[in-house]
Amino acid sequence: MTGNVTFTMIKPDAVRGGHIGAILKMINDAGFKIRAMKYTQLSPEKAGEFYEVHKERPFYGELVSFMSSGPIVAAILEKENAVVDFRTLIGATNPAEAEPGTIRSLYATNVGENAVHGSDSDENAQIEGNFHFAQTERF
Ligand code: DAT
Ligand code: MG
Repeated sequence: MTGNVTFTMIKPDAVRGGHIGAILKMINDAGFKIRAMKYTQLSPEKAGEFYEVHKERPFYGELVSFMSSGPIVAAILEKENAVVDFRTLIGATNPAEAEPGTIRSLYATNVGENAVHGSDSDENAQIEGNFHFAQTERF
């Protein structure tokens, strides 16, 4: 359902910090429905592929190493206006600039280890959801 779906990951820093439950509660309370979910760990190869668009950025190596450093929770979420509303719920990439009350302002460590991922477009939400989930894993 293009336009109503986004993709998220609870990143290794937030998992290590014990924040899975609190973050999922914020996601539920904001009206998102969970269409798919798994607890998994990305290999460095898979993390590199997921963030391929950032390959030329100076932080790419650090990003790949961090994202493969421990388990994550990956999920497909559904809500009207999902991509934009979820970006609002998570806050700015740099938690120092994130609005108070956003997931990143509450749980992110720093700009590189920022607690959650959220798709930036409907097109990428589809691509990222397909990267992590088979059709039989969606409900
Ligand atoms: P977002 O995750 O808000 O969409 P992005 O797509 O620009 O941000 O970057 C992807 C991830 O890369 C981001 O969540 C954390 C990392 N990152 C971005 N900018 C960074 C920086 N200046 N230093 C270190 N890591 C950075
Ligand atoms: Mg992004």
